[in-house]
Amino acid sequence: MRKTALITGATSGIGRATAHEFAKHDINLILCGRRQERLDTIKKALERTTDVHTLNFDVRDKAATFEAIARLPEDFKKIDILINNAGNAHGLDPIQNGDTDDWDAMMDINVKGLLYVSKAIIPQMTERQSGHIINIGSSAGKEVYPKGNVYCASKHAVLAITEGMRIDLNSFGIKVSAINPGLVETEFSKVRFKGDAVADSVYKGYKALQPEDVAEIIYFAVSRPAHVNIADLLVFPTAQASSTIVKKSI
Ligand code: NDP
Ligand code: 8X3
Repeated sequence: MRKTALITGATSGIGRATAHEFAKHDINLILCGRRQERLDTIKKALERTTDVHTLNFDVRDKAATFEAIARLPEDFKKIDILINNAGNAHGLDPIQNGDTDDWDAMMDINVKGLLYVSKAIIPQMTERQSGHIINIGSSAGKEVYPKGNVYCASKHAVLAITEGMRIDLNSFGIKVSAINPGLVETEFSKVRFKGDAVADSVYKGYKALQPEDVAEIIYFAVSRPAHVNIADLLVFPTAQASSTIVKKSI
């Protein structure tokens, strides 16, 4: 019997690549995001291979999040795999210049949104005593870099929540994993720099991770035997040694 995965942030980058990777492996998909046109396009491309349902909600909106998940059609109600991926950095400023709207966005989306989606799905997993939750953290959850302050805090929180989930859900046989990438070439920097041209330079002069690289790792994690849980995985592009050390050719 096919498994069903719910992926947040499936309209772009790592989430979209994970949807494609899972479809290749016969996993049914619930794809979430705010951009309906993109959800429709991805659904159209993948429904030749697997069953796809889309959900349009903002993870910051607690009521909309719970309602969307509660209203899933019968065939998609049983969720075996949750990929908590929706998130972004907003701004890159020293703390004294930080924009409080950016801080709200990062804490509300990356931390509270992840909690709301998890809260909407965990009860069915505890009831069935099975399931796998993968939280997309970041190398920024393991080290803090200059001007990264609140984004790094949000990703440190994702790691703490992941550990807390793993402890609390251990007795239910639920796997909980954190996958923590370094630099991945997605729309992440366009969002962080709000369309500023500086975003174009972030992935220049070296080969950054591609979203498909991370998607393959996520599939590796979900496809381990029942007794194996990838608890916490850090992946960098080869050119990257830490958040601040990247070997660039230009
Ligand atoms: P993208 O900007 O390409 O994708 C972000 C996704 O999150 C989009 O699908 C977007 O969908 C969704 N999203 C953003 N805000 C909301 C919201 N309020 N409600 C619902 N969905 C939302 O970035 P990435 O693929 O790079 O990012 C995915 C995850 O990976 C994030 O958690 C990020 O922190 C993490 N990460 C990224 C790295 C990188 O270098 N790129 C490295 C390490 C971790 P929509 O706009 O349609 O709602
Ligand atoms: C994304 C990677 O280094 O831009 O989490 O914070 S970084």
